[in-house]
Parts: sequence; C-alpha cells; structure tokens
Amino acid sequence: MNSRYCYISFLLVLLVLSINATESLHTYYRNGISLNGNWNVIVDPYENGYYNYRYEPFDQLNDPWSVGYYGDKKSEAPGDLIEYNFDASATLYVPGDWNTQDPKYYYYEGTIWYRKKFDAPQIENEQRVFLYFGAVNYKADVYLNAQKLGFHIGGFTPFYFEITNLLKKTENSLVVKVDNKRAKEAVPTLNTDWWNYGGITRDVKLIVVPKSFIRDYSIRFESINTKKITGKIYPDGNSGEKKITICIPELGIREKVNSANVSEFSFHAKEIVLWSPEHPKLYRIEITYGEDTLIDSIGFRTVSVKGKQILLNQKPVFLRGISIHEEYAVEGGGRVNEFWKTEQLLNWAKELGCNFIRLAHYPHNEDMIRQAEKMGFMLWSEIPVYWTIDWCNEETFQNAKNQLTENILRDRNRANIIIWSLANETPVNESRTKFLIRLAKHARSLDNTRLLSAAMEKHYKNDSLAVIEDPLAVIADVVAFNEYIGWYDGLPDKCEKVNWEIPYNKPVFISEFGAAAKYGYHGDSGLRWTEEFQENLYKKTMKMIDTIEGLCGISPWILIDFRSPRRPLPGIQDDFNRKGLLSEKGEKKKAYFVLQEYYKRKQSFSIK
Ligand code: GCB
Repeated sequence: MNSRYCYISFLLVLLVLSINATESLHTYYRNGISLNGNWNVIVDPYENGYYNYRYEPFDQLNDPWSVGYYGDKKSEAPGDLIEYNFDASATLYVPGDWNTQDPKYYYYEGTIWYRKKFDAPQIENEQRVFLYFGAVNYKADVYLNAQKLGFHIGGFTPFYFEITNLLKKTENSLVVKVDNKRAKEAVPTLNTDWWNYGGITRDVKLIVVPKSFIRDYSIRFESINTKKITGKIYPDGNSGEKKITICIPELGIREKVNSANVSEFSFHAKEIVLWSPEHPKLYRIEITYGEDTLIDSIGFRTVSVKGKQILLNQKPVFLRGISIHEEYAVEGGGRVNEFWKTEQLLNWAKELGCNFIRLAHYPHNEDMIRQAEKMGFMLWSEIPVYWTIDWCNEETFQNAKNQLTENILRDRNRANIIIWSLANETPVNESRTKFLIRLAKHARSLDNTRLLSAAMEKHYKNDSLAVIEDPLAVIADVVAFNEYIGWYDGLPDKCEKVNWEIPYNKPVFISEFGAAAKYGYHGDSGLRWTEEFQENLYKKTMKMIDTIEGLCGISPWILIDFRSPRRPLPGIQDDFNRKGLLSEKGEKKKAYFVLQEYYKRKQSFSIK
C-alpha cells in the first residue's frame, strides 16, 4: 500500500477508535425493520473486491473505473468488464456464522462480501433512520448505495450509522465486507481456544425514530437505605419540547426533567422490590421526549464487596456459576443466532442449580443478557483480551478500550451484570499490567456501580502451596483465577495436597477449572477423556475449594462442549473442547451431577 493510503487508514482507525462515547443507540425494544434473511455473498480470499492490483483500496481512490464490490454493479453494455455479480452469487443467512452454513466455509478465515437489497421504510414527519448491526466478526466495512458509511472493528459488540439522507426509495444496496482474519495486534489476538466464527453473526435492522428522540439512557439504584434512583438521558435533536418524562407505572413514578444535552434525573422509589436471583423483578420504564417514547425493562439492586464477601442487596451471596461460550453446536450449529438456543443454554444452567454465569470470553448477544436477567442469573461479562495481546501496541489498547466501551454502554442498565471482566489468563508482566490498569480506570469511569475483575492465574511457592500474586489483584474488586489442578497441572489426586495462599482481603472466585471427557466414554477414573476421570476431578476439586478462605463462587469450565481448532484428537475431540458438563448435543456427563449436588448444598448460602 502506498504511504498516503497507509496514513489515511491509520487516521481513520484512530478516528473511529478514539471517540470517547458515553452513550450508545438504545434499540432493544424499538420496532426495528429487520434486514435478517438471505444475503448474497462473494467469497474474496485475495480481497480482489477491495484492492486494485497495486494493493490500493478502491474505496479511497475516487476512481470512476473502480470495480470495488461495494459498487454492486452489473454488466450493462456488451463491452463492460465486471467480474462479479451479487445477484448471481450464493447466499448466506443473517444472522449466522458462515462456518456452519456450508462445509466449504468450515475453516475459512478471510473476507466475504455480503449484499442485501431493500426498499426504504415509509418515513413521515422528518423521521430518521439508523442502520444497526448487533455484531459482525471481526472487521466490517459498510457501504450503502456504493457510499462508505464507515467501518467497525471487534466481533461481539453493536454499531450503527445514521442513513436518513442516503436512502433511495427502492432497491437500496447494502454491502458489507466482513473480514475475520486473525492478527497479532487484534483483540482477540492470533491464538484462542474457540472457533473464529466469521460473518454477520447478529441481527441487522433499520431503526426509525422521530427527528428528535432518546438515543440512550443510564439508570442506577443508589442505595437500599434511601431507595434513591438516579440516571442520565441522552436526547438527540431538538424537538422544541422542554421536558423529558420518566415513567415507571408500577412504582407510581412520573418525573419530569428539563431537556438538555444530557438530562440528569433523581428520585426516590419507596415501594421498590429489588432484583435478585430468587426474585428477578423487572419494571417497565418509559421515557418520553416529544414524539418519542423509549421503552425498557429494568431491575434494581445493589452489588458491593465487604472484606471477603460479595454482597447482593447488602447480603452475602455465593456465586453458583458456570462458564458458557456463545455457541450452540447441536445439529451442526455454531454461533447462537436464535432465541430458543439462548434459552436452552440457560435452562441447562438453571437445572444445574446455577445463579451465576460467566459469559466467556467476549460480550454475548443481548438476548442472552436479557433472558438471563429474567431468569435470575447474575452475570460476569468479559471482553476478548485473552492470553497474549500485543500489550505495547497503542492501537491494540484503543481497540480493547473501544470493545469495553461498547459492551458497557450496551448493558450498563442490566441488573444482572455484577462483574465486568477485563481479561483472561494474561501473563504477569509490566506492559500487560499497565495495559489492564488503563482499561480498569476506563471501566470505572464508565460504570462505578459494578465489580471489576479478570481471570488471573495461580503460581506455586512450593510443591504444595499455590498462591495468587498479581498486581491486578490489587486493583480488582474480586480476586478471580483459573486453576486446572488435575488436568493441566498433575492428576486429580493433587487436589488433596494443595494449600492456598491468597493474600488479599477480597472475595475469591475460581473462574475456571475442569477436565475433558467424551460423553459415553467410560473407564477407570484414572483414564483421561472418560466421564469417570472428569467426575473424579470434580469431586476432588469440590473438596479442595471448600478449604479456600473467602471463596465466594466458582464458574467451572464449561457448560457444554464447544468447537475449537486446538482440539483435533480423532475419535475423542474431533474439533471440540470436551470440558463440557454436557456434550455438544446436550447429553449430560457424570460430572454434571457432581456439580448439581454441590450447588444443592450451596443453596442454603443464597439470599433469603
Ligand atoms: C483456559 C481458557 C479457556 C480454555 C480452557 C481449556 O484456561 O481460559 O479459554 O478453553 O482453559 O480448556 O484449556
């Protein structure tokens, strides 16, 4: 690429990533016009539709002869040289990963162009239209009617563009270049233990709003004693209306605040019923500004720490957790793309006796968060700062920060999220710690009402003394770590010998432990991959962890077997990480029942 284009793209990256957003586009209960369904696709491993033969991006050339695929052209005259044709190309379903839709895309990592044609929605009274993507993995370049709207980096968070003035009445051409190539400087980086599903993996919709509308809001329950609720509303456009009304009908609340760029509110709700796993009470909230009413459902609760305890609504709670990937591989599926799949995963967790879920290792879809909230699951929400990120690279930092921002802004009103997690199993060194401390400061600046943590690692002082020693533990609210004693670290008997030193007066959480077993493979408990081995490891681990002072919860690895290219062992793994308590088809392994039993015992710890 010549240096001019290099420079321009660098500036663009900085521009997009350095926006210090404090608000998002709130869409969940808005009547969107879905653009889901079949999209025409062109597979483009050489990015022929993006670069010319000098490797210059077409969309920065302003070249009338440009044949970038985003132009969505077709030969019209006999002499036209156009070497692509969306109309005649195959289709892929959106939302969905490409890997599991056709065997030829199973291992594909690269670029696929998606194209959807649609007619503009009926617009009245100067309404505005936004184009919303729930998530695209990993980089999306978005074009409407051959004009670039922008791009987005990061595979698990939403983004949007206003397209009011760019729409044609009919036959709009929406083209998205989706690129899921892994890269050293990316977040996540080259190396992970999950499938790099590519594609437009979450909903695409048009959101039609009045000229002036409520873009977003934040709300927080300040304290059980005062029952004070505060928040901010982010209106967009000037409706001429001087007041914004906030209504929570069930609580008899109807408050008016002056409309300003950011309108702050504060009131007391005397009769409030708090959200908890045992009683996941949600209220309908309506915020009205001129012609616009934004509707949402919200729960109220407090979460804090006191010494080595986690307090929910001021009472100690034990987190009976499980880790989950956003994957549903039953009958060959991949990324979760339908509501019933989300529900099925959560039902298995409920049956297990969980009140907490670690959403690994990236932000999950919004249905997952909201359904978990309705079902009474507290959540750990994480960004894909995983293993060995490029710690010294400022662009990598800005990328991680942006993903964290988008995650927090999307979900900051959800009562069930109690922990934001910054990272998973990262090596303790200076550049990593600096990186994560910067991220922690940013998380707290966006939301200081939740706990901060990260899945750290244990080390040994001697053969039998495991310690947690990590400068990150000093700034975290919860000292969380992954421990694989009995699988990567000796055999299950080792659990009987290990003692623990965790020198922080903070709650302790075990974010992972586990062993792999192939469902239906039986044998001696000493034989790896058998259900008996996994069962034995769970039994020994439960005994060991009960001796850890300040243990306030666990999220064993993992609910259900999941795809990973790191797991090729034929006949056993066949591309699946087998540490699930259920097989990828939903069959329960023996260890499932050990954990279920343990959680029955821990029930008495729960809040009354
Ligand atoms: C870990 C990682 C998780 C892996 C798991 C394993 O520590 O956090 O992403 O899948 O171990 O199975 O090795």
